[in-house]
Amino acid sequence: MGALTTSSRGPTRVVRLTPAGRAAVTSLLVDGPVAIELVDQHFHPARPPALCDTRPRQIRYGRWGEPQRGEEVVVAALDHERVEIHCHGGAAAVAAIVRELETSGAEEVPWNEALAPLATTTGDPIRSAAGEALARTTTRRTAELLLAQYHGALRAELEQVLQLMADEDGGNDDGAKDGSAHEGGEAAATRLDTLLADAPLGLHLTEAWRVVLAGPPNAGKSTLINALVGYDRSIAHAEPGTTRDVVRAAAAIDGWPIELADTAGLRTAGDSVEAEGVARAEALLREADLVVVVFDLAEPWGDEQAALLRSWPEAIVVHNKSDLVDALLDPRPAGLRLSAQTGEGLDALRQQLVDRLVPTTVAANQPLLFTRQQIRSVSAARESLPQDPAKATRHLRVLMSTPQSPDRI
Ligand SMILES: Nc1nc2c(ncn2[C@@H]2O[C@H](COP(=O)(O)OP(=O)(O)OP(=O)(O)O)[C@@H](O)[C@H]2O)c(=O)[nH]1
Ligand SMILES: [Mg+2]
Repeated sequence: MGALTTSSRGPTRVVRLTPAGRAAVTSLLVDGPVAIELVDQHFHPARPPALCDTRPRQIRYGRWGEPQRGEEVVVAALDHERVEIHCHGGAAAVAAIVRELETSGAEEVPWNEALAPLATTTGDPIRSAAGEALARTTTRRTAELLLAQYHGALRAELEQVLQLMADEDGGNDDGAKDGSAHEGGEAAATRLDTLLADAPLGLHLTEAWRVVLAGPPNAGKSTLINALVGYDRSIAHAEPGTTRDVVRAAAAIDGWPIELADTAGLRTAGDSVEAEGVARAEALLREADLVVVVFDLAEPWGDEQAALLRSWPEAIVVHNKSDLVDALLDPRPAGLRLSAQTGEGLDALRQQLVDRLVPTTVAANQPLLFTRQQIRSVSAARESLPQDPAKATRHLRVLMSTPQSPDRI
């Protein structure tokens, strides 16, 4: 993460690189003219030599503050002006280290502010946006894909598209559009189309897919969500109408970040609290990336169930409580038979979720657009491409060289 530093040579700054309360380990960066001296004042390596006499990038273990009883930390000096400190992720430990660095003269700077000048200093806004996105991503798989963009996958792809468009433009200048130049334009268009088609996936590298579980009361929605996340997030109970508001739980399925939302059972009868829960459930369902409708195999199929299914024709249909019935007793629509209680059929549901949310195969170093601003620029380039390759080129060059402010991405 050394490249996330800025080269501004003002006061020495301390930046929290990991989001507060999100990680077991927190990484801090001390950046500035006296970075190594500042850290040296507080860091006691377990063995000599002192940090100042350590080779760059060598990882040192030791204690912060007091040689015997201080907080355990791992420190690596990237060079004399940039030192990384990795410590326990608890808020108190981090706050104490930052406070002591401030007492010694460092200035704490929020990470997004620290990263903002990067685009202008490195001239690579895609890299800086990837660094910013990496701080917000939640699974290893999405982090790997963002890291690929950080190391230039998207940039290299856009450079190839620019090259193809330059070939096309050259054909125009000559007055005679030869075949190969024309092919260049078509190939550029195809590559931009592919980037745009994969863009929803790119956005989900930092925003979990939203999957909502809906269905009649008592069908087993809360039990199912708990089974999917692996712990009791939502209260499951034999009484219908147990869940009265939306309960959300974060899960990683096949490495993809998915926010599961449990909703109040959908039915017309019920008290006013339940009615409010149902209204919220319906609002949530409209915004979901995917709906899973859960039915109870032990309950006969009736008009209410059929009506529910008609409301969500795109939904994954689950028939729960397969442990209670040996065969489908009544005619009902096709769906996944499973038991949230025994776990039978859960893997098949996980697979269906992934197949629906990420229908394409994704290579580890695949170029991906991952901000809305990038998508807007590439869409604009694509629209201009057939008539005006020069304009399309400008759109892509802006994307590749203009800093993006974090609130606009
Ligand atoms: N045998 C069996 N019982 C289940 C299964 N899934 C859920 N149950 C039971 O069914 C009852 C209702 O489960 P919940 O998960 O609370 O159902 P819900 O759909 O969330 O219900 P509401 O919140 O009231 O809408 C509980 O007693 C669960 O233990 C299953 O797969 N098999
Ligand atoms: Mg429930």
